[in-house]
Amino acid sequence: MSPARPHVVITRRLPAPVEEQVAREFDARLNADDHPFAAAELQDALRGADALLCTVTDRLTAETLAVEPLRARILANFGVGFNHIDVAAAKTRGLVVTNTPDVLTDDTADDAVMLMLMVARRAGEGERHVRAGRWTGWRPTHLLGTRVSGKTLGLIGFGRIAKAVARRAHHGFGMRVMFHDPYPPPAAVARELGAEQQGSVEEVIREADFVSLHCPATPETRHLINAERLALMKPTAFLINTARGDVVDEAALVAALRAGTIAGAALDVYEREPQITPELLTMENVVLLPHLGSATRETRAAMGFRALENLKAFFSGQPPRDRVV
Ligand code: 8YV
Repeated sequence: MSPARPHVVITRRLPAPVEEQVAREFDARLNADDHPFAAAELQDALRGADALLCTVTDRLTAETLAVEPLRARILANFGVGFNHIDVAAAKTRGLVVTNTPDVLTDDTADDAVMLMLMVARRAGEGERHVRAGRWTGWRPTHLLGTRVSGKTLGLIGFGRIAKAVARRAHHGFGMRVMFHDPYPPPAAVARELGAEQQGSVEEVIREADFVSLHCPATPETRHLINAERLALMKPTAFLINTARGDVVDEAALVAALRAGTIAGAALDVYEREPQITPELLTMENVVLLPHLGSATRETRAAMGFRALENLKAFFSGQPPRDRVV
């Protein structure tokens, strides 16, 4: 008799080929109506399943993970960022945690570049203008934006996604690229990407025409971009966030935008997703996207298959490729 297949709860709808594979290989419980799980439903899953295939909308706090009896042994996160999981609590409970790096790097870098172009060239504003029927015709002074090519891009964090942004910006747009990362890469890696290492976040922020955030959300990076650092930015500079909302003090950002301390912001992520600080919704110099960094058919499927690869390795007694805890 073959051993029982591990019971896996998949917390959100996933691309069809991924759901088909997970149903073939595991005793899978899918989320047919795609509702976000509340704490009680997460706890039911932790009590009843061997594994959770979870996402950024699942708040796996220490309190939630304190559930008894705990049956789950692994949290296979669909996504590279895992700040929604209390990893210290997971470790204490003996839970393995995996993520899905690499497969979303290029699409997320594209998203950051798209946001940079949108906010600089006033694309959102232009779209709203046309759709509202307000466009009266071309004129030399209409909706003038800021040139991107040749400007200075400052990257906060220099991991996989930041490097992919640097490559696009330097080799594609001829930008000067600088970065700060507490764990910088070998000099040759930065050189190949045309990126200059700076000794502090402040040095990057002072010089950059575009500041793009690429650090993980940790207790150390919470509100890294606060009122003081926003005040160091050039009044002509733009802030781009495709990392995590927690890295920016959203109230301080609103104040800086209102005061003209910076020229604009382009955001894919927010402090209290899916809530947006209402004032941001009224600002024309702000681009707001609904956490779309990895949102292509290709990447979302690849993320799902990568999470399955981690689950399969774990349940066959191999070390999962993307273990973070
Ligand atoms: C995902 C992301 O859409 O991977 C990440 O960290 O932010 C996005 O790619 C999200 O996390 C899905 O769980």
